[in-house]
Amino acid sequence: MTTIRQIAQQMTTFGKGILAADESIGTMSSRLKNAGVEPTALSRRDYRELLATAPDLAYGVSGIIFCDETLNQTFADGTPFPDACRARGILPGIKVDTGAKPCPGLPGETVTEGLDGLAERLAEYAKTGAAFAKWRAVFTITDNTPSRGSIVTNANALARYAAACQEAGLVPIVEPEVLMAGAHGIGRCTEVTAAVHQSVREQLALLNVDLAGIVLKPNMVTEGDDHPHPATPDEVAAATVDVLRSWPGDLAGVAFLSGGQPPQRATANLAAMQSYDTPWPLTFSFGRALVSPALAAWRGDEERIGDGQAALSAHVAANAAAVRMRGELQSV
Ligand code: 5MM
Repeated sequence: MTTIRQIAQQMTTFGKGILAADESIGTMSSRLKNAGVEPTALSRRDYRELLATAPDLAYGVSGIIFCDETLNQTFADGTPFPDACRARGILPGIKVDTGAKPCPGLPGETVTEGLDGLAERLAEYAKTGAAFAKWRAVFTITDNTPSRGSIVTNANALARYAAACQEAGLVPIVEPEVLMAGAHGIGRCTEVTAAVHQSVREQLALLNVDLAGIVLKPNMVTEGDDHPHPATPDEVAAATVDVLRSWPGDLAGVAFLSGGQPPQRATANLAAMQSYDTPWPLTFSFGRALVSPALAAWRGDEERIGDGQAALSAHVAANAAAVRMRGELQSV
């Protein structure tokens, strides 16, 4: 039997990353609308099928994260998404949180929900063919936030989710995202990301989560969107790896979110991290930095499916090349 540790290793295997295609129905629909595509269950299916069938996707992608709607859909030929992905050498995953909702007691802050009935849903997803799951906690930087209450509440929910996944035989992707919104400098992002990670580690330990059976999906440590001076890839890499050093060596791997960075910047930052000798692989689990160019190229036109797939493949190849630099940089 394949253990969760083995699955976690497959997910972070050398040279590959994870494709985040788990936009909820609302988010996906507005992105389709902006691209001139009528948002329907069918158009959302067609778009995800375009992504999953991009030629040679498995060269640079170990898994794809879907939302509930997609995991239960079939390709146009009737093959269920999980089966079609596995047949292509790609592990199917499922986003199981139900979104960041206003947190009672903490005005302006959110807590990610979805714990009610989670064990039953995980059992169903495992039967449907999912190999791993994902839960995203969101933290906003202002002068007063994130509060200690928001950090601990979200970290506890992440840990409860992670423990439930491991009991159900699914690898949890643990995603604490410190948003880029704001005018803060990279130093403030370092401080907040470190505090969030410390709390997540503490909560995971309290619930006996096996770190060798999780994939951490953090933000890269950067300046805020409205800060006047963008940090260089070397500065981002140094700050990010510095924060990550507090994670023990048995963590299966780290797969970054892109957080709204332009695709080329996310790739350059990922490449810069590869020169650091870390006990865990540093790879990608990008959403927008991989799929935005594909959606823009496709625009819902059957005749441009190839263009959409070529755009996805180009960005997957660039990020796979970035993480493959690790082998070269560290063998010198
Ligand atoms: C794909 O977007 C995911 C969430 O979508 P909803 O907000 O609609 O639920 C999101 O969790 C995503 O997987 C991660 O944030 C990574 O995406 P980016 O675009 O930041 O790499």
